[in-house]
Amino acid sequence: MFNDAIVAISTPSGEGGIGIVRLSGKNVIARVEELFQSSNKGKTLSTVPSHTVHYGYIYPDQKGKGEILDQALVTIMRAPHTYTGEDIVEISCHGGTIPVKKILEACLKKGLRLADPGEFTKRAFLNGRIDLIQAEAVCDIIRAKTELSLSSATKQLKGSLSNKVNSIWQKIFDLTAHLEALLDFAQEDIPQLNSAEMLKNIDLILAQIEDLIATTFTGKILSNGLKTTFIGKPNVGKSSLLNALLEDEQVIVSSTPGTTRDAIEKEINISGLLVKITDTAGIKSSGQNEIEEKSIKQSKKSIQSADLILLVLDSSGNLTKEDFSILSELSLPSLEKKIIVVANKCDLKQKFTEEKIKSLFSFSPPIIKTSATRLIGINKLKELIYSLFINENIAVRENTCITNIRHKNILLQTKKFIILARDSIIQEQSEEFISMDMRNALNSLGELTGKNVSADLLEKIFSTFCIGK
Ligand SMILES: Nc1nc2c(ncn2[C@@H]2O[C@H](COP(=O)(O)OP(=O)(O)OP(=O)(O)O)[C@@H](O)[C@H]2O)c(=O)[nH]1
Ligand SMILES: [Mg+2]
Repeated sequence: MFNDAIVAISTPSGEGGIGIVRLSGKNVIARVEELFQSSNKGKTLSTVPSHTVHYGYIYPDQKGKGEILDQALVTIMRAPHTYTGEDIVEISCHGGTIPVKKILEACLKKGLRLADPGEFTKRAFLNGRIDLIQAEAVCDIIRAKTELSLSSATKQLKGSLSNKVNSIWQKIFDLTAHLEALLDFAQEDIPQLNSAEMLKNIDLILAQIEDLIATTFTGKILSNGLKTTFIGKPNVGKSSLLNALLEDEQVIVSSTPGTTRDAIEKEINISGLLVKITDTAGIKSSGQNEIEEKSIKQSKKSIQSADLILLVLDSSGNLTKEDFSILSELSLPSLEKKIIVVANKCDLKQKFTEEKIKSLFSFSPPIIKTSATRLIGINKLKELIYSLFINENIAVRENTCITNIRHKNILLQTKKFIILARDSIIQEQSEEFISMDMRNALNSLGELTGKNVSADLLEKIFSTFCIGK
């Protein structure tokens, strides 16, 4: 049922330069032919070469009859070298709500069905034009918020992640096939697999799966942005630093401690990396009233959900018990966070040195001197954030980050089966057991690229797409 003719408006609603109505499936060229009058009267769409564009008029029901709906450029693309792998026609008309709507209606009257969300891409997948990872990348491209998330998604569309996954799949497949051949053709002369050799192969597969899983954190940052929070005692200049990063006075700053009450989230873009920064209320040992208590609680909570903590110290004042209490909050072993220490107010006379700060930590977080008011060290801070998360990251360079929770879960499931197979080998279980675990791993991984995938799952994945894609 998946090559019936479908149609949808592929451009966003509202006014624009052009609007596109897209058709795919059986007989779409003939259907449009009925509505389209070429400016070159002798021309018929059914005979024009593939991947050509034609100028003319669209009629509501039959070409030449009634009032013209709009002028249009009609692009003809014949199967199989098209986005969906089927015949595609794209009608580019004037971009307004009414022309595209009227043309859509005319197509529907010709018996076409309104496409489901993501149905064009789903067909591309079902017709083998792209795999499931690539189909999902199409959605990520449309939703990309920064250059980095776009770059990651386009690389995935080109197949960077698919290639990695396919190579792991192939290794599991080869091993499974060998094991099953040993079982099925026990009489024949198939070379035995010794345990050491099998373990070596399994460990290699496991390492590759774990490498991919390890990129999930970076992947999350690429697609959702880096969650960053300013933490510090009152009046150290957290809000001023946020304004300096934003290059705008967006947050209230004052010399009265306790200015910021509610946590405020703002976004900045550092060379394509989306950084979501929360400015919090200054933390002190205890609040004077209920509101202060609540603000302090909120600030402490934001430590838990942040990927990066910017700990702000006022280097023009002495370190106080409030600083130390925040430091103890941050040195919890459960807090595997990245921390940057920002020694602010470097324009004033300094009360402590970098060495002093270093001595406060059991690890060595990067330390940066800034002046939020004189804009000193602000670009350095940006560069540091970028380099901590992006520059030193091989996964970003290779563009094979796991950005999708579905992918991560499948990899975790596959890993489980591989570990079971590994245990079976170590316990010298029969090949039957090992092969069963390997086959499960193979099926699980197959869901990633869509080698084996249920209709329900496809429905779920593509329903998150927009109509017309
Ligand atoms: N000289 C100097 N003053 C600064 C600097 N950064 C901030 N200040 C001043 O310090 C005061 C407090 O700044 P805020 O940005 O409101 O401090 P905060 O940490 O957000 O304070 P709370 O919201 O109360 O926790 C203001 O008077 C700022 O102008 C700096 O780098 N140098
Ligand atoms: Mg503040």
